[in-house]
Amino acid sequence: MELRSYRTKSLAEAFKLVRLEYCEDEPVGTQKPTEPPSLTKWHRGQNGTSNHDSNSSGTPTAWDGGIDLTADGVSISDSDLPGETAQIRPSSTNRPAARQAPSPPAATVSELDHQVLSELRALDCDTNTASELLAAIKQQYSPSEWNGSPTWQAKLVRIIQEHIATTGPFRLRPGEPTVVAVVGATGVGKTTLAAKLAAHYLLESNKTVGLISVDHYRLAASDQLKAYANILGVPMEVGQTAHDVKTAIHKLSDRDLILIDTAGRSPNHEMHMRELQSLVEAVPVDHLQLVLSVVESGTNLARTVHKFRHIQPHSIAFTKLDEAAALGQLVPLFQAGIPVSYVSTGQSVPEDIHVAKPIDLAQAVLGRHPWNQ
Ligand SMILES: Nc1nc2c(ncn2[C@@H]2O[C@H](COP(=O)(O)OP(=O)(O)O)[C@@H](O)[C@H]2O)c(=O)[nH]1
Ligand SMILES: [Mg+2]
Repeated sequence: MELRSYRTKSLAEAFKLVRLEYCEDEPVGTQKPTEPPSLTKWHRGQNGTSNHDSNSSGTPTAWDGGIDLTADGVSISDSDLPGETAQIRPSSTNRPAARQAPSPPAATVSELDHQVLSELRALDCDTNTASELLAAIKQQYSPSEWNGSPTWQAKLVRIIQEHIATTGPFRLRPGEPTVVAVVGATGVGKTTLAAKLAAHYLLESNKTVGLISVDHYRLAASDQLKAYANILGVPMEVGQTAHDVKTAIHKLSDRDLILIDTAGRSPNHEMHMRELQSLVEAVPVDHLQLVLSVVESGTNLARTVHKFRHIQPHSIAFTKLDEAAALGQLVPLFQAGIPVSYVSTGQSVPEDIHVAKPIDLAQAVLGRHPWNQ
């Protein structure tokens, strides 16, 4: 492996050089459509309770105060999967403009229905989801209530928020390493996320971190993580087999956090998925972090979740929120039974990562990106 040194005035500049050198030409994962899964309902109380925030603190901000990895992880439900979304969205490099409906005091309810549905469709909610959200709002508010102040968008943020489960940040096990494996399709941002997490736990939480790369299928894939490891001054091991990875974990057993950056796996490639399944079954992983890029269409995202659910990811990290033109396609995913851990809002390491909060995600769906501020 070729080692490089970077002479810069700051860590941020060094991270930027790594990104420019290793990332700019990388492919973005694409998934071939298969059969779409079915959609669940949005009505409050349908299952007796809302699945709001699996982290009892509700809105975590600290990097070491969230999901308890010492306990058994959250498992995903085999029942309903994210819904069908018909449209394919082009990727955009522009931040989406917030689409706010004018205040509708004079509108009749049916006009408002129409307005809500068309605005939700413009936000990339599929037809079924848009109808279900409209039904949910109408179920919770009488016509006079929901046609008034606060706006229907604000009401909808509240409804969507109640259906988003989050984990909070990884809470590390004291006295022994906590092992997190980052999985997902090629190009979704796994290595970048691993580097951001490593930097945050090291620099903000004063934890010791070790990195393991098993991304040996692509040329220079390990070099990219190695460059981040060198800048951060954290040890990194490279492995190809489950045995290698177990040996690497053993070598890094003095670390608080071990992040395993896995090879990008096509969810449509049976052998890739079997290889990944064998790896995560053989290696003692505390937390399986599925990474999804939100520039994918809702249909592709749903199918990816469907394929990856066999390895039972504990949480989803959404990446490339800065590139998505709209985020309505995420709404059915919130019902997939996998809580959200982090969101990635840009290429910059380490700053463009945030602990996922239901309110932020719900607002982002409605076109208001809280991470801009
Ligand atoms: N715009 C944007 N780009 C990102 C984000 N996360 C990662 N990337 C870029 O996506 C490309 C692929 O990232 P990488 O971490 O190598 O993906 P991997 O193949 O899944 O490991 C790189 O150019 C990254 O800089 C993000 O949140 N926003
Ligand atoms: Mg990678």
